[in-house]
This record gives sequence, structure tokens and C-alpha cells, in this order.
Amino acid sequence: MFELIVFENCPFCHRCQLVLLEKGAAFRTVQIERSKKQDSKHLLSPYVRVPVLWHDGRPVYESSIINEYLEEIVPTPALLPQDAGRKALARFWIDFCNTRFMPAYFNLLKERNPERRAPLKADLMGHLEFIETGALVNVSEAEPYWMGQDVTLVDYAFYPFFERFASVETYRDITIPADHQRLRGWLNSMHGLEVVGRLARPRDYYVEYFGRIYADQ
Ligand SMILES: N[C@@H](CCC(=O)N[C@@H](CS)C(=O)NCC(=O)O)C(=O)O
Repeated sequence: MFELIVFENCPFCHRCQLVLLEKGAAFRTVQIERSKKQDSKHLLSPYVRVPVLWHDGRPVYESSIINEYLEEIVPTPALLPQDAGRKALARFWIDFCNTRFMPAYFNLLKERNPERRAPLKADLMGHLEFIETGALVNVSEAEPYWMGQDVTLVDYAFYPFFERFASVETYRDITIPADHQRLRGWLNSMHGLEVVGRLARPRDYYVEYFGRIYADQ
């Protein structure tokens, strides 16, 4: 039995919940209130963050590492390509998500001063374009996921930020361009996945949730 320590509406926790569900693993989710995290410090990572996966009495930290751990412990269904080169490429895209895409998304969302947002918007738009023209070049009906025919950890690394995209659309005036058809197609494929549907929250939930934190006064 796995135990996943989460906060409400944490995209990193969402990544791991999706993978646990996709693997059909038995798990329980323990939700901690952000405001009370000091009381539960023993359950959190050394960075005082969630998610943390507890398994066999040991903690595993960081969402990408947790998902790789799950891939090892619960190998079926496989969520990384078997071929070493393709596996390295999958890890590159997860790294891109963690080090480029996700920071650009949060940098824009967290910028309180509207006058400072233009370069941050340009940064995020640049990443969307890179995804459209550099990552999803082969996305099609036959190969609907990031790495092709099969869903992988890459899809589950990116998806939570796109489920929350209403936040930047509503409060930071940015949208996925209409001509980014591959990205839109990928997102549609993700919406069709059973495990995504099981956790999905409606757009209104995110608009309301992020509005409390990031709406301009
Ligand atoms: N790199 C970490 C990021 C995790 C992260 O930033 N989690 C947030 C919640 S969404 C957190 O715990 N923040 C600490 C806080 O809000 O006090 C991962 O991938 O697991």
C-alpha cells in the first residue's frame, strides 16, 4: 500500500496521483492543510514540500522521482519507453517541464505587477511554441501522446499544468494559440484518458481557486 501526502490543488501531487491510478496501485491520499504544514513536518520532504510518497516505511520525495520510483516498483503498465534512447528523450521532456515550462508558468502567475508581465508572457508563449513545433511534431490520431502511441510519464508530468491553464488565461491574459493544433490535440487526448477524468476538476474550480490568490485587486 502506498501513501501519498498531498496539499489541495497541488499540480505536483496530481502528477503522482495520475501515475498511481494508471498503475492500478493501491494507495491512500493524506491531505495536509498548507497553513498547518508545520504540524506535519515529519510527513513532508526535506524541502518542506509535497508530494511525498510513503512506501514500506520509507519516504520518496519530489514528484518526478516519485513517478520514476513507481515505474520501478509497479512496472506494469510501463510508462516509460523500453528503448534507452527514447527513455532518455522522455526524461529530457520531463526535465524541460520541470526546469523551463513549469517555472515560466508560475513566474507569470505569481507576478503581481501588470507592467512586469510582458516578458514573462513571452517566455511562456515561447515554451508553448517550442512544445508545438519541437515536441509534438508527430502527434496524430495514431500517436496521440507526447512520446507517441502510448501514454508515458511525460504526459503526466505536463498535464496538471494544462488542467490549471484557466489560471493564466483568466488572470494573466494568455491563451494557447488557435494554430497550436498539435498541443490542442494532445490535450484532447489527455482529456479522453480514464484516469484523467477520475481526478479532473472543472475549469470553474480553478478560476475560483486561483482567483483567491492571483486576481488583480
Ligand atoms: N519540485 C517539487 C515541487 C513540489 C512543490 O512545489 N509543492 C508545493 C505544493 S504545490 C509545496 O509543497 N509548497 C510548499 C508550500 O506551499 O508551503 C516536486 O516536483 O515535487
